[in-house]
Amino acid sequence: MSAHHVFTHCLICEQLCGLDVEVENNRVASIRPDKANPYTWRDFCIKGQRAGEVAGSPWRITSPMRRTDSGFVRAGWGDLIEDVGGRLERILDRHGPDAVAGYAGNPFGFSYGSVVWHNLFLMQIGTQQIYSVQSIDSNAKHVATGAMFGVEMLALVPDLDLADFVVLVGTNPAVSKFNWGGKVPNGWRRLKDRVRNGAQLVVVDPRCTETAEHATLHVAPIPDSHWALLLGMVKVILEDGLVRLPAEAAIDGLTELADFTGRLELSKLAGICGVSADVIAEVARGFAGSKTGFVMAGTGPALGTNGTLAQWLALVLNVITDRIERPGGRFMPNWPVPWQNRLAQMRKPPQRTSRVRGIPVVAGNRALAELPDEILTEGEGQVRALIMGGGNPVSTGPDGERMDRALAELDLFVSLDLFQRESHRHAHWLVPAQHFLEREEVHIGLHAYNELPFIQTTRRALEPPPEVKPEWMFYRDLAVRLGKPMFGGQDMDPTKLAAASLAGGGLVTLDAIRAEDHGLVYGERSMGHLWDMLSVEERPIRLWLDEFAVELRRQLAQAPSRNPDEFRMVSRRRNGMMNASLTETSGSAVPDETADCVEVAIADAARLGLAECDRVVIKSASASLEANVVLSEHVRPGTLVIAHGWGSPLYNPANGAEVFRKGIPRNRLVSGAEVDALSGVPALNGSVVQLVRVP
Ligand SMILES: Nc1nc2c(c(=O)[nH]1)N[C@H]1C(S)=C(S)[C@@H](COP(=O)(O)OP(=O)(O)OC[C@H]3O[C@@H](n4cnc5c(=O)[nH]c(N)nc54)[C@H](O)[C@@H]3O)O[C@H]1N2
Ligand SMILES: Nc1nc2c(c(=O)[nH]1)N[C@H]1C(S)=C(S)[C@@H](COP(=O)(O)OP(=O)(O)OC[C@H]3O[C@@H](n4cnc5c(=O)[nH]c(N)nc54)[C@H](O)[C@@H]3O)O[C@H]1N2
Ligand code: SF4
Ligand SMILES: [Mo]
Repeated sequence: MSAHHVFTHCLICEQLCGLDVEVENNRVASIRPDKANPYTWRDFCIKGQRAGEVAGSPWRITSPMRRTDSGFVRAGWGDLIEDVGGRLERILDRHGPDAVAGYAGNPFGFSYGSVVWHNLFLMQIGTQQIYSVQSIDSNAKHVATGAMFGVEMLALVPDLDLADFVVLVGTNPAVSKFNWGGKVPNGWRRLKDRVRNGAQLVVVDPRCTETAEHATLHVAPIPDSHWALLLGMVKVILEDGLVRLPAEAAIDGLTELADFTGRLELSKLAGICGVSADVIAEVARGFAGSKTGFVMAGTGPALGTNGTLAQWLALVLNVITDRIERPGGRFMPNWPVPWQNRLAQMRKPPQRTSRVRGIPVVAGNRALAELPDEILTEGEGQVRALIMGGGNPVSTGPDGERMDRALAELDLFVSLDLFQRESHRHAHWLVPAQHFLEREEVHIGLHAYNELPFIQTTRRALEPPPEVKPEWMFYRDLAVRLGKPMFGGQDMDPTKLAAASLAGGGLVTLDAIRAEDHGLVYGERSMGHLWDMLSVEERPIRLWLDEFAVELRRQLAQAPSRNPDEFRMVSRRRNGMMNASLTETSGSAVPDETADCVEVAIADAARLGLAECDRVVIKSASASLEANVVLSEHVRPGTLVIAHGWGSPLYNPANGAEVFRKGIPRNRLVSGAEVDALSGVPALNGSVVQLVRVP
């Protein structure tokens, strides 16, 4: 068969780059950026380029696999549904719906059918035990926007091309792109262009990142103390009379905020974050005094225990300088489906605190940090069954060893994934996933956060292996087996559901989207949608929240730790990897300084007598790991940088052999017990560790 080309888009990260996939004999011959895509090909990277290696990987799970005493064995779809359905039925009968939990990892969210059917299935059986990766990467943002604007899932996309003064706090778009729940295609290059044309770019990051190298000012705070810097900026802006409020919305809480900051010394805040009062004031005045601009905080803060404070204060800075829904500021993109419907869905239960630790539910999800407790703690509502879709929490969440022990205790554990990773060692069933190159669907959820009304259909470039079905069918069939068919027994599939949702929005139809191979721009970019939403809801923007103030006071009361033997550990991402996955492709084999290494500031190394390549032990309260030292002039003293993601081994499900183990499972050093009180997020960034040289 001769080669043919399929135009689709990548579904590895939210940039959703347009792809030109050359296919020969149902194998990928090449993947290139689809330059006929009007919008989203320019971020194209090695992850998308190597996607064919993942789809064609010899270690892929290509049929349902059942665990037996002698390892995993292939099984049929019918056996899968019968066995899982039977076990679930017994657990539900005996222990009730909360004994069954679901966990959705990041890649699961990139399959519309998978994530929608997973969540609807869990709602259908009535469990409150719904967990997702959001609770380690974006809860801080959801809590802040929920409290301030009444919408947990709000994305405020930056308008890069018109921004004069940009403050990026703990985000590294030069590697990660602008795509954390709100996407700006080609954003990093657009921002660099803007800086070349005179815009100011302030990067607040304990490491001098690839992004910071292009900044007009790099500010390196102590990890997890960014909130003090942002609070200092708020104080300066309020006291210097630089406040400009938006006219379109009522604003609550400015007086309380001014009272609170008025009683604080800037020097105290400077001491907490390790950035001088002069620099804080300079950035605040520059930002407030510029014509346009925005502050944006990323996962640097959001993956730490003060992430909600950072998100809140960053948003406050945008509101009090009138940068929301303004050119050069941040705005809510128009959604292809009516936002009223989406919001109603998002507000559905469960809306209570958790059973064991009393952590609040955020955006409908419980905190991953407490899943082991919910499995291991006996009593009513104890989790006994888990359905995990595209997740690897043993590696990507806190305290993986404890998570692993908890997963081993489950009466039923099903993993839907392309591979068997360490998180799936105790699974009773491995359910094969369809790779995105094998899917045919329109992901209306991911396209809701585009900076421009743009949407594209995912096209099937490869035929999936014969026994691999779309994951949504697993949930559909399981619900039928349990006598609880979804959608009231109607014949429904992701395509029909997407068509119905789009019809409700009236902006674009499914047929129009599918008629366009390279993606469809279906309207002009527009601003002001947030004002519409707030006015319909008759809601002010709340700048001051009592629960946030409690947390702020608690932080202020804690003396900053200055023990020279203590370090704070932060992460970095790799170009060829997506979180803990893609080690299986040659893209991850690109040599770089991050593999097996810990980056140590030169001053710290000198103090401790460490040299390049020395072997060290990194110790936390929960674990210890070994790494090689890389001396770095880019790291703030007192900070250790370890790449996230390397340390997850991959197994060959056919014989149980480990096929890869690279890098450091650094998240084992992170405790699941200590979380952001507001959001339930553990200290994946900012956790305290010690460094000891291996003699
Ligand atoms: N190549 C690649 N791209 C990706 C991903 C990937 O794994 N690989 N992952 C994708 C995903 S899931 C997400 S959510 C996005 C995330 O996108 P970003 O939020 O941009 O994430 P990072 O690139 O990790 O940048 C976080 C930065 O925060 C800094 N930091 C750490 N701790 C602190 C702190 O306490 N204070 C401050 N001020 N800064 C801190 C780190 O040094 C780092 O430079 O990226 C996406 N893009
Ligand atoms: N220290 C530290 N920890 C972090 C981070 C950090 O920067 N530093 N980043 C955090 C962030 S931002 C995130 S989003 C999380 C991510 O955490 P996870 O979602 O757990 O991690 P991933 O490695 O992205 O992928 C999880 C699984 O999805 C599978 N998968 C890939 N594609 C598909 C598919 O199409 N279908 C199915 N069913 N499965 C698929 C992969 O094989 C893998 O086993 O990690 C978080 N953890
Ligand atoms: S992984 Fe790379 S190619 Fe794929 S969407 Fe993200 S930036 Fe684009
Ligand atoms: Mo993420």
